[in-house]
Amino acid sequence: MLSKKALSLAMTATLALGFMSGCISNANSDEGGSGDKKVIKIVTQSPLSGGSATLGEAIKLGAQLAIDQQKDKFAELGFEIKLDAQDDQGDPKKGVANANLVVADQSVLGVVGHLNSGVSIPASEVYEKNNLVSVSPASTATDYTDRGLKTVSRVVARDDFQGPAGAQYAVETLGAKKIFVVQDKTAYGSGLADAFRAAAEELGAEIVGYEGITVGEKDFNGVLNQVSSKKPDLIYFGGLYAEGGILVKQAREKGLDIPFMGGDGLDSSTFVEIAGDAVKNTFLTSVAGDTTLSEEGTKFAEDYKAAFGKSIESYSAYAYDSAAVLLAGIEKAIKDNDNKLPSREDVTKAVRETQDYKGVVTEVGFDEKGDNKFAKIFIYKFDEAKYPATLDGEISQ
Ligand code: ABU
Repeated sequence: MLSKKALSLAMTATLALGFMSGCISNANSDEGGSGDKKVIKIVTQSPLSGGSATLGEAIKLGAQLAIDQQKDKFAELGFEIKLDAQDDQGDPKKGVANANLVVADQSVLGVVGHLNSGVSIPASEVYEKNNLVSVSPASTATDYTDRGLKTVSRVVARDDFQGPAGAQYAVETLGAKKIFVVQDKTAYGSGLADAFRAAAEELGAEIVGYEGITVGEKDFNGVLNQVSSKKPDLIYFGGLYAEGGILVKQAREKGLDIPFMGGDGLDSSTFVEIAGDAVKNTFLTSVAGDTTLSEEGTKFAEDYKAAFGKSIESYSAYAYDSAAVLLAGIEKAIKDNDNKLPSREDVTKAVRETQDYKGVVTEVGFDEKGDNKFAKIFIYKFDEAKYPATLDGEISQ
């Protein structure tokens, strides 16, 4: 027979165990009071602060719209889908620190992100170790998928497609013969600039200068003096809109009225805001299509405006499609698991098996590396200080 003291200890232990098991079984149940639905979180990782925040916020909002539109369907299956929007600040260290917190939350079954290839690449190592699938709506560096990670995919084109497409347009359409290349020394900026340079040389252009700048820099007079001295007929920039907008503005102030060209990192309304009239005679390749050209794209832009009071940016619809691909994978994994919560491994497998998903701006079908077989490159030109620019061509793989 138990003594009074032993009985009281046993009861305390039983209560504690009961409380703990309650905590464990509730760790993935709804905190919002909508019954006993299991919570599934989709994380967005993108810069919500700093120089790339316009595009980072577009990634968050695009994913949010997809989740909001599909939450009722998941509720019927017994799950509450939630968005967990993380700010990676466009910084690899912050992105990896966030990734470590994200993987520890077992209710997270997918990540939309990141924006910057220099953040996507190290953060995806963390996701891979924890079987957490991620789909990027923006990262274009070749290394992102070339490492062959099973959890890594993207819906947009690669820079070894984008760079040569830009070179072909610069040399064959704009007639550039002497090109000065500037790049921001990031995984994206330098990779794109290198791919552009190699293809432009192959097409017969001379690269008269190749210089690096630093992200966050605001005075480009030094590099622009070098550009002036080489008398190029085109400036190519590998980098993002924050630096690109200032660079083209300061180039025009120096009398460099030659064509200025860059990649999808310039495809933002903030590029135009920063550059103002200097944006005229600017060209860019982008991984993002023109949403106004299809009914689905037009409706998406209207829904986005109605939901958030903002116009879309280049990656908004690609984040929407990335989230939708993740949600389709999660739905399939739930159904294949007798309508029970699937494992991250099951979701990873279902997402990578995506072959013909019809999104609002792109079809999605992943190859063995996680690249999208349907990704395209679009050429835009700015004739006036207005965003978006005018579509001037589209290239398929
Ligand atoms: N693709 C342009 C911006 C994001 C990145 O790849 O770094």
